[in-house]
Amino acid sequence: MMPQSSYFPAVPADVAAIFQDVGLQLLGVADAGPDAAATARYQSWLRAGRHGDMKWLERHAEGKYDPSHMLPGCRSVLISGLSYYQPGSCESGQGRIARYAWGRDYHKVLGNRLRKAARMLRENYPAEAFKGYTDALPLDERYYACAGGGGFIGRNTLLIHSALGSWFVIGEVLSTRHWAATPLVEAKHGACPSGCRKCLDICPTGALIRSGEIDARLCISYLTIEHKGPIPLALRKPMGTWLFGCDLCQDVCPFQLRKQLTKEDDFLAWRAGPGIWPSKILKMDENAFAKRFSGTPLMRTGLWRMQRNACIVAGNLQDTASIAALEQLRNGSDAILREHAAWALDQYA
Ligand code: B12
Ligand code: SF4
Ligand code: SF4
Repeated sequence: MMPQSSYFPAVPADVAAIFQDVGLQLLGVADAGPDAAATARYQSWLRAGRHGDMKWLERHAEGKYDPSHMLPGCRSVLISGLSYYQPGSCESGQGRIARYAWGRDYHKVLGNRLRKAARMLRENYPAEAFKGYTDALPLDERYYACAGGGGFIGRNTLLIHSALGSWFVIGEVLSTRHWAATPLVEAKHGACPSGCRKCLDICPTGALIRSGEIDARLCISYLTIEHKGPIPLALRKPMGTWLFGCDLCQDVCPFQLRKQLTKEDDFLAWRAGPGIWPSKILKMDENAFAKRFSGTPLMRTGLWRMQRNACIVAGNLQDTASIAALEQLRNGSDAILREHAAWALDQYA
């Protein structure tokens, strides 16, 4: 075992060395499970419909707390995190982009390294199997990160690490070799202060419904990134100026004081950046969009959803530079964009 500071619990030294070699930190090791109680909790969240139109989450129920569905014989989950924190803010009049999306898509940055770590582990343990992923599996990554001593789950539902805050993404290597699980984070470094409700109070749409649970249908991150239809009328004003994702429940969290500045050039070199003019999105065609945002998380959402979001941001800002483009969309061929553009134009005083 490797001696670690109190923020970084002891992890197997040879595995930690491999993670370090590929440019990652090993945050902890979790037992693979399965966990029937967690599966039941997840199923009741799905039954309540809180996943909205993310229907793919229904197909994840089997493997969410049982990685043997993805890697037969899986016994340990090696958890890693990559900080994306950097300071920055958008200009007044721009639509806001969530911090994780300012630079290159983390799926590529972290995913490549985890696959490399899995390859190196296979060389060291040829009789065993290893697979590296980030956000590409049914697995509940925060649950495993928490179970592996990598932090605790806050009332904002995010995994909070004592030294990184929550400004990091999570990835893992599934392993058929068993390592002893890292002890859970001690309460001293791992729990929301009992009186703190900052994240619940700041959430403009009331998406954080109770300790550790979210109604994704109300979350601005879901609405702007995942949701495929029209944005419900009641949520348009509360969406404010968020064009892609939302960071409010992280920004207010006192644990963010311990955030670490990312060292990743891929994140530091802005591709989307903290803000985009809504008028620019409204005027773009598919080619211009792909050229401008290729390699960023915005590609997942695509031009159509970004234009829908930009209508709302432009309306909420009463952005004069967007009026002509909104008028054009209001007379365009797409019914949903027509309605969003009309709503936006109605917001101008
Ligand atoms: C679907 C999804 C979303 C959805 C739903 C969000 C959510 N909170 O679940 C939406 C689109 C809204 C979303 C938004 C964001 N996401 Co997201 N998302 C995911 C994804 C793909 C699956 C998560 C999931 O299954 N949610 C479903 C719910 C039911 O799961 P859950 O919250 O874990 O619920 C369990 C707990 O409540 C638990 N529970 C309840 N009580 C108890 C009690 C005990 C004792 C225990 C142990 C557990 C427990 O049981 C519940 C059911 O299993 C993960 C990647 C992954 N594969 O894990 C990324 C992930 C969670 N997202 C991530 C990020 C960065 C974000 C955003 C910050 C992006 C942004 N800036 O806009 C926001 C944050 C919004 C927020 N406050 O959560 C990161 C989080 C990193 C971190 N440090 O925590 C992840 C892990 C991706 C990654 N690989 O890094 N996301
Ligand atoms: S990301 Fe924004 S909308 Fe979603 S729960 Fe956090 S504060 Fe609420
Ligand atoms: S803001 Fe407060 S309640 Fe919310 S996650 Fe952070 S410490 Fe916990």
